Amino acid sequence: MPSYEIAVIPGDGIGREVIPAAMDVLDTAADVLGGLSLRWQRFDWGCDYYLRHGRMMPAQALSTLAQFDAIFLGAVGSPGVPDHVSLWGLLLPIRQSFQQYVNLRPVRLLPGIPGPLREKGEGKIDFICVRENTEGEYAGAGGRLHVGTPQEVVVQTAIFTRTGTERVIRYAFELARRQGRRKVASATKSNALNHSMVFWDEIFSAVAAEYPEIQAEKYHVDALAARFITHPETLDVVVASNLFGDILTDLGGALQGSLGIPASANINPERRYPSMFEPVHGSAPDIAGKGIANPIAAIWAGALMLDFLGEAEASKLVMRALEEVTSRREVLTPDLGGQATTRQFTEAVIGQLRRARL
Ligand code: GGG
Repeated sequence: MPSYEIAVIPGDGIGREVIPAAMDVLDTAADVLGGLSLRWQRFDWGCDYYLRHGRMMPAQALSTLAQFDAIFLGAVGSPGVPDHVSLWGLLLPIRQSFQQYVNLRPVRLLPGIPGPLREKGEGKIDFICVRENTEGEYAGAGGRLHVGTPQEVVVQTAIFTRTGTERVIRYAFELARRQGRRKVASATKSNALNHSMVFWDEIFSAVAAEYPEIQAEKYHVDALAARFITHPETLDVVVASNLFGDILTDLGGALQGSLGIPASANINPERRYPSMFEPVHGSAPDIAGKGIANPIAAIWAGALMLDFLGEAEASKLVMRALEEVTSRREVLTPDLGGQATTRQFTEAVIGQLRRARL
């Protein structure tokens, strides 16, 4: 029986509510299918840990995580800890150290979910964002000089390497080829960013030339953001730098009806290190503890994890159950205009999975 060791970091805020919900759904899918075992090990790292120990995770955390088949992450961030401390103390070191250089974020309208672009028609909006995940604007390079004085100087440098840029763009084209998608759109801003994005464009064109069957398109990121709203049905695969990809995919979440919906897979394609799966959303301190967080993004992230682990059937089972529940529109959380709690939505998906066995 295939058995997977999964490190679970619920993290902060609603991460602690949506991750247990998603684990229950994944365990049910494994049970329904039979012959599949998910062995979870929970790590209570995050902002509470920081307040007790002065760091977001222990010194040996990365070597501990390296032993697992995958990492399932909730959210990081709490009002008591500056956001750059929490992000750089946990999420970004994991992505960088484990060479999770592809951040996959599907943008697809789920059936029944109200959203600003619903009238485009179900099935019309279905594209995948491939975000560079280890360098670029999030390289962390820079510093501050003469802090707090009138002479203060701040430098934050984006770093684009040939290896890092080429591998993520190539991944986008390979993904398009594998999934039979016809277009790859690149987010650029080479009119203003005359070094980094001109370099990005050159590499995009060179890689695109190796995939003549796939239409390659370049858009300035501002125009692409507008296209997300006006013509999302024309998008197939989008490849973007770290910051551009982050901003565009939050917009993608809004298109899907709520930031409680989009999921994210931080992939190390070579599988030398564990990949990490998480909802796109953060810890949402305003609703944390109320039991009303939308678990869809976490459940969807779990389905991405199953797929990456080679359990495509289990992954499809989870997504089918999720979509069956959303299509009925009877049990939706408040961010989607419903009144259901996290638990009620989760139970509805679990019930749907159990019925799938009959
Ligand atoms: N789901 C993890 C989380 O808390 N994400 C919020 C966030 O700020 N993410 C930044 C990023 O994805 O780069």
